[in-house]
Amino acid sequence: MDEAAKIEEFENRIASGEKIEPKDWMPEKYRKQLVRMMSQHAHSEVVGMLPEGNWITRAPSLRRKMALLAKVQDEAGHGLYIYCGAETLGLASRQELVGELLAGTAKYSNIFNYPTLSWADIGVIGWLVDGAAIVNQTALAKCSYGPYSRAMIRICKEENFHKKQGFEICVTLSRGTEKQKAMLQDAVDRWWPKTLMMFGPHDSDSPHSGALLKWGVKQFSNDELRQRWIDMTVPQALQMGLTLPDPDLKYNEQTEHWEIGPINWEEFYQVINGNGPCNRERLAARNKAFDDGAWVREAALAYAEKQRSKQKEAA
Ligand code: BYC
Repeated sequence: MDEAAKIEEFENRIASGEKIEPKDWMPEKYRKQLVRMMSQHAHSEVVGMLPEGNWITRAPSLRRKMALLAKVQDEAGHGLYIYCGAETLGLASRQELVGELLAGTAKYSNIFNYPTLSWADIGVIGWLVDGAAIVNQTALAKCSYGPYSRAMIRICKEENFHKKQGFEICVTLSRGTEKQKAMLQDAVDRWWPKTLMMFGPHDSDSPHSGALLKWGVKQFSNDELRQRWIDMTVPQALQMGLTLPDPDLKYNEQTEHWEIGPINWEEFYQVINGNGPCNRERLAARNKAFDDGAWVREAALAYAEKQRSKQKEAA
């Protein structure tokens, strides 16, 4: 079959809802887009452990500490599933991808380049950031690449727990003292505008959306998912007695959607290109973890080698 016929067959499979599996033929552009997106996603999960990990030792009760610890551990697991998924796309090893993260040449979510200043940030990250992740990832669970879609199904189940732990913290603070309410409002004021950016640039400025939508990797555009999340989240904020930091926010009775004011895209591009408030700190932490873990990797390799020799001897 020539290339054009292969592409036609590939696109027909996607159109009929079939999953593309690692050994199936796929256009090189599809493979590259998936490696780009899945590696950025895996890096985001791993870097995403850092802002929350900052509060594990300062959680206000044992129950809160256990829930936060479990959430942060889940995120390490999500990173692993997605790196494994990316490895099915013909990479020599995930080390290729991790190397790019450590060198500072890979992207990861804008949202993790901001500091977590108070305990309320942990609640708000769970509610807003994990809430946004669920909207995005529920759509990705239906994506055309089998290993990515299957990883997303499991990840979404865990993300639901993450969102609930955050939402519960927010509800508790919203019913607390004046000081607790103010702490929650301050966290919402800081995280709301950054969470809006997580969905990526507007569709008109999104260079990858065309190919990703055509090939069923994305099921919905950046703006569609952002709107879905806004419509879901604004009523929750109002119910908690919070205000959202957007003077233009209003409900449009005709479209039945909440409308927002402009997003600060200049800040977004600064942050995703390495110049956010915590980018350097995050990369330094990942590099330190990688260096500190060298002995563990060496020990695991030595153990695996020993097991192999034993099995050979026994055979
Ligand atoms: N942050 O053409 P576009 C989580 C980049 S984990 C940074 O629209 P695309 C969680 C984009 O990469 C959250 N960069 O891209 C974890 C591209 O740059 P390059 C992570 C962004 O791929 C732990 C350029 O802008 N989730 O929630 O069509 C604890 C143009 O954009 C961002 C995922 O990764 C951003 N927000 O759409 C708690 C989900 N947005 O590559 C929570 C999987 C855009 O040309 N990824 N860029 O240099 C996706 O769904 C899509 O990749 C995106 C972007 C919607 C993010």
